[in-house]
Amino acid sequence: MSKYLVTGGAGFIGSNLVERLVEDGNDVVIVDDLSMGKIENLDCIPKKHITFYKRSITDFGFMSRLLITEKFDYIVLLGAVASVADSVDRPAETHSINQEANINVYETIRKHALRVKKVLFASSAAVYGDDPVLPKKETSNIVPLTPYAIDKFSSERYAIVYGKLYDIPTVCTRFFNVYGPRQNPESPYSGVLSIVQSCLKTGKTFKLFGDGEQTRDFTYIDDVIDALLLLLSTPEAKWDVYNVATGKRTSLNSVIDSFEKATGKELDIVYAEKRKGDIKDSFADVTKLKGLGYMPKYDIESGLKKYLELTVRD
Ligand code: UD2
Repeated sequence: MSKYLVTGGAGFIGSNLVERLVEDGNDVVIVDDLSMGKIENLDCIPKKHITFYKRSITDFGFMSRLLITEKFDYIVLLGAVASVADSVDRPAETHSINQEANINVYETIRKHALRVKKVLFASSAAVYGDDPVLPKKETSNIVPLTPYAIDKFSSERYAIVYGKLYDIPTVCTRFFNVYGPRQNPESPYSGVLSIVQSCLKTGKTFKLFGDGEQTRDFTYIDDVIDALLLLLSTPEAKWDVYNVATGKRTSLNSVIDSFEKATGKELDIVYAEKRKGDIKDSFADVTKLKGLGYMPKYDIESGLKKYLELTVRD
């Protein structure tokens, strides 16, 4: 049994991770301000094994005290404003959440010489920007187009540099477009597939930014959780960054098509201007993670099928 801290643990990826960690017999402390996360996401998890703090990770004093007193074995930094578009609208606010709050964690570990088995920082494919070379390898050019991408890249580099300078076992993931149950569709900044799913269900109109020919490497949540557990439990995976994706490229139009076929409903679409800072094409080379034993189990059809099965009751 190990003790974990998961920031953003009531969110989409966070709550799915916490569920698996608790199933595996661990204790988990969650810090989440519920800005996008939901306390209901934790309903199915036995309370005995989780401690929940409704706090912002930008509450630096609180975070430092928590780290010092709890002495975590593993720290997973998922707390963030996950929306690229939101960072374009609120660059200064998102900077403190997406960058400064993470550095506060690394700095507390350094200053107090805390012994941790692994610190995992969740970075993003957004760091690759619009560089035309595809698929994206971890060594591909970094072309951040938004405050979100800059903050993710910066937090990632700080994780690796703090790790090497002060001997902290850090590792970073670059998530591509993750989807699945518990992704909150309620904000215009939500992940696109959660919005499509919700519009199909309620009959609301879906606003499509651009022509729908933008491509993404849509990755089902269970594959992401497998990747996280693998990186946390592999000591050699440190001071390094790994793409986490399916390794397949799908256009937004074609994923909408698959959704319509699977549900037998037609999505009502209104077209709008491409979003500022939006990336045209993104998909991953996952060879590096596969080298550690990762094997994605879902393609877009099987992932959508499971997503729809699990959300039909909501
Ligand atoms: C997603 C993640 C981001 C990052 C990145 C890595 C979310 C919210 N964002 O950014 O955290 O890890 O992937 O690859 O999960 N769109 C519409 N209509 C809508 C919403 C979106 O057309 O109502 C478009 C949007 O303009 C974009 C595409 O769908 O072209 C995907 O948008 P997104 O916000 O789901 O994801 P992305 O790729 O910006």
